[in-house]
Amino acid sequence: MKKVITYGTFDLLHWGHIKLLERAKSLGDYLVVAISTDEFNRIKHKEAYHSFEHRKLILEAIRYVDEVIPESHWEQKIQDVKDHDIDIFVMGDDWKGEFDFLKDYCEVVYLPRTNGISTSKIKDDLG
Ligand code: C2G
Repeated sequence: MKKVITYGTFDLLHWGHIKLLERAKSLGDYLVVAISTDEFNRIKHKEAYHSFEHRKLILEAIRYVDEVIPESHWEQKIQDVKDHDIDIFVMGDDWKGEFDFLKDYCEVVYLPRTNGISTSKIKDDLG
């Protein structure tokens, strides 16, 4: 079984997130999504509308997602790859190059980001 992992806040879930998750799952058989905790979002200087628990509930309802784990700090990725026996690490290409250190542990794939939609755009458009 080929296992894939990806990370993110996934707040105000939108079709750009879904297209990322769909493509990530298509690279393997099992998709783990590490969702940023509310505390880690503060470190990322991101204010999520939905709490970690609610973002976790939403992600677990998506057909492409097999497991949701918390992302509580920047340094957990290598251990996550080991603990979950991950074959492929996936992120949108706004992160291109940032996680190349994981190449010693698994395949690293940066997928094109979906243009025209983002959580901040939603917030701006709603005013
Ligand atoms: N994404 C995308 N297209 C968009 C918006 C987001 O492909 N229009 C992708 C991002 O590239 C990322 C994932 O969806 O791979 C989740 O996006 P965010 O929730 O914004 O994730 P981020 O805050 O960048 O957190 O340790 C990594 C961080 O936790 C990533």
